[in-house]
Amino acid sequence: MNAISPSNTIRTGTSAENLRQAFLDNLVCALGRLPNYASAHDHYLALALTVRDHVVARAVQSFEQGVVKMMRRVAYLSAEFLPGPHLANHLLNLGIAEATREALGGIGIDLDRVLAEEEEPGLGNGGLGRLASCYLDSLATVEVQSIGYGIRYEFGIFDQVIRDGWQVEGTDKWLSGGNPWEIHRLGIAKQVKFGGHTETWTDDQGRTRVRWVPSIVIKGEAYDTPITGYGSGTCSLMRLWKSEAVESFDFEAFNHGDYDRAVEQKVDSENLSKVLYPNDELHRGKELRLKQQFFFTSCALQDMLRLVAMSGGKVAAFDESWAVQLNDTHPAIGVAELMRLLVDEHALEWDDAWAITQKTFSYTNHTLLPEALEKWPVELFGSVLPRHLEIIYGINHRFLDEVRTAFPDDDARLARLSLIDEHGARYVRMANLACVGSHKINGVAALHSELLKKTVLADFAALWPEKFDNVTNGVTPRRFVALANPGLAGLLERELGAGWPGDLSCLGRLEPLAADPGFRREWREVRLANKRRLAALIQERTGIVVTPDSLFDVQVKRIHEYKRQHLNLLHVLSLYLSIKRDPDAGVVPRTFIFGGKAAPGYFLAKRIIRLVTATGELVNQDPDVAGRLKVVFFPDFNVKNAQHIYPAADLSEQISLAGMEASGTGNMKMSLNGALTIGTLDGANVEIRDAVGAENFFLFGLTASEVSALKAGGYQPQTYYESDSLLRETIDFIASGALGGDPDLFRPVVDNLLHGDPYLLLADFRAYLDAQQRVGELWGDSDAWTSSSILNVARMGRFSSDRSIREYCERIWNVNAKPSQT
Ligand code: 26W
Repeated sequence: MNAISPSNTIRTGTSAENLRQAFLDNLVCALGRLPNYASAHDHYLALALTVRDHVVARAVQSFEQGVVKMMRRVAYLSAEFLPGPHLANHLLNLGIAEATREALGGIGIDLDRVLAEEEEPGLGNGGLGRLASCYLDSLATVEVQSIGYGIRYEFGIFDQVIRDGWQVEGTDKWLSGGNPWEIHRLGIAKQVKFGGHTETWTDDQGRTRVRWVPSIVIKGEAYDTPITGYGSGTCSLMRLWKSEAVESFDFEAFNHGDYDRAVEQKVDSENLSKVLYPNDELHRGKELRLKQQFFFTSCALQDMLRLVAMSGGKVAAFDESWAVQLNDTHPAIGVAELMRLLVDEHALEWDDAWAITQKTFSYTNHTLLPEALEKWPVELFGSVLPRHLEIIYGINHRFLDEVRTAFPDDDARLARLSLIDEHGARYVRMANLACVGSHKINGVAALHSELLKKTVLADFAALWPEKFDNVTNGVTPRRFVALANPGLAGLLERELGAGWPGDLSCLGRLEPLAADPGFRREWREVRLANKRRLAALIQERTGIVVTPDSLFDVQVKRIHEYKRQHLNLLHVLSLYLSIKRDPDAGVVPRTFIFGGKAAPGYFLAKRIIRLVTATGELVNQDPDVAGRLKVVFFPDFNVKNAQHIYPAADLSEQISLAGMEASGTGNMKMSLNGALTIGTLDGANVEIRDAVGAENFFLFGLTASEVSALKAGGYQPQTYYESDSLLRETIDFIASGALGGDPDLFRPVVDNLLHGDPYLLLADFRAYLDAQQRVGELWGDSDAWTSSSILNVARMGRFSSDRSIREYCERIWNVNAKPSQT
């Protein structure tokens, strides 16, 4: 009998009796707590340790399988991960949720209270990091061996509190309560070099080689967090690197009496993985960020080489062992680093190394915003990574020769494609490096992938059309439906069978039930219960009382001008003004729920948050409004809070300016939970609308090509302001100083709209209001609304991240996924 096979020991037995015994053992023996004195947090830790045994037992078996079978593995390189709380997810995936509830219930402990204790690792900014975590979940579920490599930030994304209506940032201390999910792999440490210079030398075969002599070496230590799959024995691994000082270096300086330098080096080394940069979609050429990127990417590639050796593979066939995905350009330096490792350290010829590199990497782009495209001043780059700059020049030289052959006498094209931007100050362009070093390049929604080929990557698309592909994003239905919405999960299980979270194509079988009055009633009851729970949470967190039977109109995502939270506010204020004009105006009772973090240095985003809270202060108390409108800013939007919010949304606001949102994934999460969407033809909204049917989606606004045309013709926001009296009245109201008690408070917002309006709010205002009018009308017909809600869920199966991952496996990574049932 295998010593680690489940159910033969107390540690991994799955009966309620076994789980209870393991829990009590952990409480006493691992935590040193007598049950009578244990706090809720102790209960959480003891249960986490109990479940961790099951998880780790699976993870080691899964890993062993991978080594034995020598399968091609996937490395998902991402500077960000947002896994959310682990415990409930593991209970679901392992199929022990009910037994655990019973085990704890038997000793008077409520499982839900225990689950609420878990702090989440906020190691990402938003969509990109959450997508990485959905993909690790799906990789495990479809039984593909994978490692997600990243950084173990000590401080993740800041905690947001709202004080006097303003965002105030607090430090995220996710590790302070202990982290039972990670294993510190003391044996797995990598050295990462920085700075210094390069030298040539001659090897024993008479070849000229290059050696990098760094000015500092930093150590990366591996911390592993296993990620279970749903109903599968396979585990993904999230392997995060923490930076540490290399002792020998410290001591050297120390022994020479240079104590200050020794201390400085230690502090610098440890600072590398200290904190996540909180900018979403804004690139600033900060040296520490470049160092972070190189640090985790180098650790990851060295680790992959170690694993190749361990499973008896060959360095010269590296690409047969690994498919490496670049999650945006943040790990794109990996292209030059793999070249350095293969050529300098493993003595491969340049051309062979280059062929391996291109077969290994593929690149996903997540944004078209020019301010998000990463480029590093050549000077800075060369001082941090002198050898990589040489390698990049080497790649560029050969690449531009290839371009010259394909497009003779086209210097402008050459300049655009070059890895080095030479318009004025010189920069290394990371997107160009990622494109050249990859065999596949993909966008994250159909529209985004098309726009990529027409705009930022047009020259690469002309050169290598066959490299370009689209993989529309998806989200894990385990976390975002089964866990977040147990009421809905109950209905789905009854109608579709217990395995539905593993195969969302079965959702289609709900369609006929949209016409069934009994089912519609049950559906409404589930939704109302979700809204009651959210209402209680809103009251607890903000003090605002909201009515669960009002329409919950939800916009939760990072705060950014292009996402247009302020367009939503123009609608709210226009409703308010119409009530003030005529208190009997027929306004559907609505609760507007906003949530999301603003980058700490993003002035306008912070003003927009203040505009939400100021609108709430005005509207929520006004006797004329009589409770028909409520405006809430839900603080600290993160994965855990999102799981409470999505299932309670009636209306999902996806109102970015067309052509700006690469995909969006909150749009999928809300629709999968039964919300109807009001949205523009942007990102994945286009495909969501195609899937659910135009009649079940509130479309408005300019298309991406209309946006380009309008901008090209010289957009004049003033003309809209002058010709639409409701728009004018609403903007004048904001400018009047009636909000927030200071006439200058929102002047920057108003000025921005009237003199420039870069995201065309004024152009889309009227169409948005008309669409909102249609929302109000449908809400009045509760049966019609409910049918639409059911059809949304029934037709959203395609947006499971399992489908996305199968596409990556088939078209990009060339690895075998477990086939889907259909
Ligand atoms: C350099 C600063 C920086 C930081 C983060 C630039 C860009 C980013 C990310 C690429 C921003 C991001 O999260 N993009 C989002 O990715 C999601 C997953 O594909 C998409 O659904 C969102 O539309 C996209 O904004």
